[in-house]
Amino acid sequence: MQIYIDGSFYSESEAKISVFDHGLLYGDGVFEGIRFYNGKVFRWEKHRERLYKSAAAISLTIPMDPDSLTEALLETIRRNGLTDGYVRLVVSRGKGDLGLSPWNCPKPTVIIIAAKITLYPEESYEKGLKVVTCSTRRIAHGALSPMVKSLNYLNNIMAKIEASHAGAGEGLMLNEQGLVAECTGDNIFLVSGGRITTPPISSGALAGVTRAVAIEIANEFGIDVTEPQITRYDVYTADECFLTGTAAEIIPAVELDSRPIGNGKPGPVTRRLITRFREITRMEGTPV
Ligand code: PXG
Repeated sequence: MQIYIDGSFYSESEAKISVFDHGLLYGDGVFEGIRFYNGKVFRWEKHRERLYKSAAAISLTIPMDPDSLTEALLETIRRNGLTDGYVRLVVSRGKGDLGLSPWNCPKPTVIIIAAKITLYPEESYEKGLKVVTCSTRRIAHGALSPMVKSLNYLNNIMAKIEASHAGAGEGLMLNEQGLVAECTGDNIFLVSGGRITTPPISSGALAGVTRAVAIEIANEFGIDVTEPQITRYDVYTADECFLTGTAAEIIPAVELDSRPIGNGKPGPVTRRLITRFREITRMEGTPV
């Protein structure tokens, strides 16, 4: 494996960053998880745009222009000889001292790892995931914007631990008002009476790249997607539910808090969306 760090490539055992990097000391940095399929990077421009916005929001200047970053990303994939896989792109505040101040970190660290991805088993797509509501609430806008894809994932990790303890495949996260925001690493959608809804970004959801693709596909099918505030009641009583994320793609959720959603099986709308999503990922993207 060849890993990109600040303009050079290293083997996995040689790929090292400073223990004084504020990404490690404070979770001070941003990242993206990106997929490439069939030799093409899926929705790279959208991931790149979100990365630069996340960085801007935390006052972090990415030390590369967008074109150079694209070239670094593609070169990392090429060097690893992969046609299908996952990329983790991290920009941390960089090496500083033990103090909080980012001003003592002169240069952000850019890391790009391209790897094979361990997917959810196909069974999860055929049978659907069980989901439980986590007691850990989604981080509040007033603390740190949940739109920032930052290296501070403790909030989601706490929720993920709860979901795992409950034997669930994903955990549902509510915002401070108790409204549905998203899952620990996926956005959530409902299908009810032929209509599709998903919580608004303002509820505390990440503006997921896959979320946007799911909305596009639904529109292509002539199904309107609206973004009302969503409660757990809406999930319990929906006909279908599915989750979207770079790792999970589009995956059915068939149970919330031990209540079956719809008939407790992946529904027809979800299945159609999954099929179309798989077609699109094979076809489009930035060539490696
Ligand atoms: N919400 C959150 C909180 C996320 O972290 C999504 C939604 C989906 O966004 P995209 O753009 O990927 O459609 C994410 C995705 C994982 C994993 O292993 C997922 C994410 C980050 C790190 C790991 O499932 N983010």
